[in-house]
Amino acid sequence: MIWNEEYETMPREALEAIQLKRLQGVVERVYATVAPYRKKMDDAGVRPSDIKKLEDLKKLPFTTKDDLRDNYPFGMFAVPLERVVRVHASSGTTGKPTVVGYTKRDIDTWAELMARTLTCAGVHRGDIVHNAYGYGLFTGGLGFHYGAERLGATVIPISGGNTKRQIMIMRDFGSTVLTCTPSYALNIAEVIRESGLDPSGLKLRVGIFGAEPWSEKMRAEIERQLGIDAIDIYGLSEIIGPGVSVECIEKKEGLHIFEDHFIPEIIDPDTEEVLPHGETGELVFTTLTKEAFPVIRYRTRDITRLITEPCTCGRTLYRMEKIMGRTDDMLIIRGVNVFPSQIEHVLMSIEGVEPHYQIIVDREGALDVMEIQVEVSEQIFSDEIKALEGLAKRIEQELKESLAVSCRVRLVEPKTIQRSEGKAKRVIDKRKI
Ligand code: DLL
Repeated sequence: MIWNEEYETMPREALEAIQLKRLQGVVERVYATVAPYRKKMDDAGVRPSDIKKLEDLKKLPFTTKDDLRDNYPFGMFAVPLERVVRVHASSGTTGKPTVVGYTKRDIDTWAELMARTLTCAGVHRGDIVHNAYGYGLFTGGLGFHYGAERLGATVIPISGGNTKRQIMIMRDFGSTVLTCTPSYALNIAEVIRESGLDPSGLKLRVGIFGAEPWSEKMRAEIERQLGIDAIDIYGLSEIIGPGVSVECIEKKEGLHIFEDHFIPEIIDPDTEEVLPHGETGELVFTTLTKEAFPVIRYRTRDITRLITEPCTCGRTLYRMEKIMGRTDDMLIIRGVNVFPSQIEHVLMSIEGVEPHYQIIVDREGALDVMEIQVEVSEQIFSDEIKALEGLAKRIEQELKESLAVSCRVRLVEPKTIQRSEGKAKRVIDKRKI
């Protein structure tokens, strides 16, 4: 099923014509109404009238998180505050949050995009959507909420936390769709198992998981433990929240980007050159329809590539590959670049290793040291010390082969790594403290 046939299956030529018209409109608007955009464009010597074709997008300066921080809280809004009916914010790792705003029409656009997203993931009227994304300043909860209502499904606005109660409600209300972060889905699955419940006693059919990186192995694990289809959804507050891109249930291979609202580009994060389709680099987005908080060439820091081949689901929208990681997540260990996703990939391919881990980086003298704490199953944990040591050595070996840098592996007792109710914290980098 497709929510908006017209836009989601539009021939590329027609789509690009719409994109150009909308791009010209948004560039004119930000130039006229948002001082920081006007200044950047003036400094770069670009005028709104220079945007004559889609490729001219690359003449425009990038926008970064620093720009938003410098204009905290409302300095990048393109409409007077009287027209802003909602704000959200994402908690930065340091200091002030990033604040974003929505007009009435923006909320309407977002609901439409989330209705498309849910439909793309196989959700329909009659479904009971158990929405365990956090409600509040985070965009996950309310984003899904409005989309599910627009679709005509039944929403349970449960938010995150109190997992036992979540499971009771899921069972009693007959929830068919679970929406939360992938790490919270695993946490829920674990609590179901512990309470002796058979997941087949639940009516869950599909889960829509995002807001943090997760590997294919983690998908397989969630699907197996909950007996559902697990779909990846991507988005970020600065662009709109969830509703930027999503996998289709038909293929589960790459996330369709709603390109009539957002133009994606992939750049080399160091040279800032735009890369040809298919190459891996940093994802950059320009919003085409947002009123309160339009963004031009926003550097997401997320790493992926674009897939332009047509999809069997019938959508003509380009896809982006599952996010590999973030440029600022990348750890540099003794000069070697390491992504947490590579570590997860190795860990999850080893039997007896649970999908709960944490990466601790520290400095001993002048040397970076990385320790991976990973839970093992009850059964393995009760083995002899020697067997445990052997397993730890094996994981260290496999990690070394894959990462090209050595690390220490510490096997920990089941349940010692903190469980997540939202975005999981995988890395503790003590070097920065
Ligand atoms: O996480 C919006 C969202 C809510 C997306 C619910 C999906 C579901 P922020 O809090 O601003 O917004 O965080 C955005 O999270 O730049 C990525 O680094 C990461 N992220 C989001 N979705 C995915 C995903 C929401 N599917 C930041 N895979 C983004 C990997 C993701 N990383």
